[in-house]
Amino acid sequence: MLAQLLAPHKILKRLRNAFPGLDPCDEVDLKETYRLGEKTAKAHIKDYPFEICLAPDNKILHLYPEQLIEGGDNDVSTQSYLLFDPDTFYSTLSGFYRLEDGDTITLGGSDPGQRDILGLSEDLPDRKLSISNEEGWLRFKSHVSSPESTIAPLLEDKKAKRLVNWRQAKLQKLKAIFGDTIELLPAEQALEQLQKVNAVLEEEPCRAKDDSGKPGGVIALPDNCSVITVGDLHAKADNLLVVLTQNNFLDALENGSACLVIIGDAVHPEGDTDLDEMESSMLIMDLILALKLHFPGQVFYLRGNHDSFSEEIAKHGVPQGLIWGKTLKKRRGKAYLREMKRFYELLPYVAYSRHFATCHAAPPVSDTSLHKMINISSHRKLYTELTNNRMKSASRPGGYGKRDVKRFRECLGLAKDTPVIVGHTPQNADETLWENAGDIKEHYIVYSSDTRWVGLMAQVGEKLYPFRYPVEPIIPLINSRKQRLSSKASSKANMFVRRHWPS
Ligand SMILES: [Mn+2]
Repeated sequence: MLAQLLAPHKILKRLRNAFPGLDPCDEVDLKETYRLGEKTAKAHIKDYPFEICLAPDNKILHLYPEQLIEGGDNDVSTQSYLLFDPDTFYSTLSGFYRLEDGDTITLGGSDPGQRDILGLSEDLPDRKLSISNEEGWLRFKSHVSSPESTIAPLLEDKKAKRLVNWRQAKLQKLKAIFGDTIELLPAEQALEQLQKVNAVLEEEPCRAKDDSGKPGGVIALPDNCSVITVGDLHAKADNLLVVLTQNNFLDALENGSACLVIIGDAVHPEGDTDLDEMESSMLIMDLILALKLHFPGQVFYLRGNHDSFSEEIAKHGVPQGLIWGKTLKKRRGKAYLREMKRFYELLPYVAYSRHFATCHAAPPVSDTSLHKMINISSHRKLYTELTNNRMKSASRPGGYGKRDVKRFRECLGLAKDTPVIVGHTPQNADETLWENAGDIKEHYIVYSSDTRWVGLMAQVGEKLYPFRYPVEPIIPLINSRKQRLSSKASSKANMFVRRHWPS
């Protein structure tokens, strides 16, 4: 079970509120190091982050109030805390545990996720220290209090602002890829970019040719490359940019240690918005294509059902596929439309390494093989299944189930606990990521176009873990920052760091 996805323990909280005093604790005003003894310590820490020093090996962990890149908070990040290992968090592809209001995490050496993500030693007791978030108060309960672990506030300015400063610096890196202003490319430039990407796709690394010598349907990533998979973005350019400003994803793409796989359906708005609005789709494709050109061997885009001009692509009666084609022709010209069709034909459908397997919608239910998936252009049915099918249900008897997930792994020669990741079918409107979806172990659905959270899977160590990040308006931030910088040439790089923690 992963702490960043833990459901709030609301019942427990109500019980505690009903019987105050049952759980004696020291309410501590932490201005210096505090030794965690037998009693529970309770601290209100909205004003600064904390350092935890875990006995006996003095492993240091940090606990920061979750904050947005420009300071402040939104309704999803308020009163959440991020727990991470500062040794790896700022420098490599790493992870964290989010403690939302009502969450508790118990740290111990027997949890493989905590060993990967927090760098805990296997020698640590199974239950060493519990940390709970209760309405902005943190409770620290030491289960093994000899020798004593300690907590200490990070009061120094530099340390207190480290997390937000670190993310601010990533905005600069985005500019190096996408330019000083993030906006639609002029038609001519857009065409040129798309032509270049298509040339890359003709000779893509890690991609076997089909029997006719054309690029095959499968990307086989090297096992030493850590994987990041992002689900359906549905024209949410900010969600893509949020991903690139989080973790060390961008650095890992730059130094070649990671690959980003976007699993299709980046276009066509969804939800409570104008379904026929296509400008946001043009923008997100400009960004994805720029990213592909910047990292041709590290960024991969798989085909989803919306990556098409088909009249069958419709949402609530709005023929998004047709409108998409018409808009591109009108705004970018016939040549661009032609080139985008070619782009769709050149896209792969499946990506895998020893650590994962993914496709847009569904593992095939029909008889398949790696050879067939590579030769997907001559298997129309396979194409429809991979991009369109959903889990088996009463209304979808032809849907996929546990056995098909298992067979998908077998086709690719993968171990039986390898994560299989799909997008396409959100399970409800409140989440962005579903673990063991349909009660199928190591089967994940990732839908990255939520308005509050961006979900993704990222490899930390040898395993992929689900993470989600708050959605933030990165484009306005980058574009307004440019104006502000140019209007005040002498300003310091950190002039936009807000100086307050969420209240
Ligand atoms: Mn889809």
